[in-house]
Amino acid sequence: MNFYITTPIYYTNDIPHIGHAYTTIACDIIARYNKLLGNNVFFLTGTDEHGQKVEKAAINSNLKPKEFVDKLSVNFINLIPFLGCEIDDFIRTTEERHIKASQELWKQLEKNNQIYLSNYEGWYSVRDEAFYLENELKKIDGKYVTDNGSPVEWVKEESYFFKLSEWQDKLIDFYENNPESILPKTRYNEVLSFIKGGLKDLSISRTTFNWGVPVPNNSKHVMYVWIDALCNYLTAIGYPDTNNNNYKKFWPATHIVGKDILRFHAVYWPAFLMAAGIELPKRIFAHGWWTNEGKKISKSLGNVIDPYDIINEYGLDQIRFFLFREVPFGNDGDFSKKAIANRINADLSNNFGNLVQRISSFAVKNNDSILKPAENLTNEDQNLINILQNKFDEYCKFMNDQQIDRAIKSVLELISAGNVYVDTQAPWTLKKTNKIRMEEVLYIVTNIIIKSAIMLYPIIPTSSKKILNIFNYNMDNNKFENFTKLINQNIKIDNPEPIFPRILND
Ligand code: ME8
Repeated sequence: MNFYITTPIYYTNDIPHIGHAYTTIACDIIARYNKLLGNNVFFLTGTDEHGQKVEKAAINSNLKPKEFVDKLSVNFINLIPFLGCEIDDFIRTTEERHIKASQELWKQLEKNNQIYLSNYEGWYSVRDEAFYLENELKKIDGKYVTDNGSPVEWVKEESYFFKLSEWQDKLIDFYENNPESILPKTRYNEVLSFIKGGLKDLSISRTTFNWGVPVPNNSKHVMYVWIDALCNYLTAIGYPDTNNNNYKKFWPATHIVGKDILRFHAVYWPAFLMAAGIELPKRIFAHGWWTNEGKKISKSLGNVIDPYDIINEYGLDQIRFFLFREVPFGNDGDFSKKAIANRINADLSNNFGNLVQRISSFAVKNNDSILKPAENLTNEDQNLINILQNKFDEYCKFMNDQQIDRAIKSVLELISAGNVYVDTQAPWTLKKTNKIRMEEVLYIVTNIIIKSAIMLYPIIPTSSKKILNIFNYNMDNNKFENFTKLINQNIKIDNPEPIFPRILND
């Protein structure tokens, strides 16, 4: 199967922070999981470089917009390998291929009689790059702001409009027939009731600044940044060349976005696509919002979390694990140093690390480091293998629905069962009474360790590889095929090393 996954493309108005890292890592986890399933994966991320917000940031830095975005996009590009993410393409909306693709999409909409010229008069938030109705705003200190506190300004200009209102019923039909195309369920309900509330035609061009993709045949207008931005998902796989191999293989995509930009992805984007005669996305998953020690993350509060700082302090896999274990994917989460330390210590050091460490060092000390496949399985062995089967099934089910936290929990439950098995089978006692049985126990539990490391590989790839190295296990042999069968070969163990050092709590 082919699988196409995308992050939002991030605005190049500032440097990346932990929120951007979060979405990119989420997509990396889902991409790696799909590769383990044997799927052919295309993972896209990039930067959103046009619009008034970026232009204003460039002016504030005394740089020309293009010079400014060339400089800022590098920060997003460099962050990807630091996050341990393996992408297939990085798109910048100022690239020629993208300008061409978004103009083609525009022309297609025009050809299908979906665009008309009129005048826009209303509220606009540069921070959100969004138009607002007065009833969506509140007044603070006599000034209108959006629900999330963004300032708005009154805009009056000639503008092209997209006939969004024509798509209301078709969108409702589509979502009612495809209830899993927006997840989590609460977000699906929100989108559906927003659409049912009525859709107005959407202003899709601006004339009061010019940092954007020129509207074909009317260079007085630049495209509204969102129509340009959303089109990136098509550009990267070759649009407008719909015979392109990547386009044929990978569209439609699974989009992972923050809840802040769900409306653009789940209302405007599918309407543009339907209007242009293009298939709708396979799924849109909207995740929640991170706060820092209970407070909104914002530059003005001075509490922005730099992904470099936090990863340098705790370790890459530790942070990847924390972000996706701590909070159900889809819910809001709070970043706190105490929570990070507790998670790493409880789940990685005490549960998984402890199992790996005690089994590998015991086997090296007492069994010449080689474990042969067990021949006679006891009820207790079979019971643990059944748990492996159940937990693996759960894990796949959860991963397929992007419930990453629940998938991780299933693996941790398997590891806990492995620890209980070791405690009850007590290989240290068997060493004196029944060496053959001792070896069988070590072999069975080593299987559990290897399988758990593979299941956690999408989340903690470096640590999983280290663990598999201790057991000389080459993951390339295993793409979840026959996953719950015991490994039918000798397992050699060397160089046990602690993988997850405990974090000292202050
Ligand atoms: O919206 N918690 O770009 P953007 C969780 N260019 N996720 C967060 C976060 C937080 N505190 N802060 C940011 C844009 N994010 C547009 C997108 S797509 C065609 C165009 C993540 O730079 C989250 O994924 O404002 C959110 O949706 C995204 O960054 C917004 O990034």
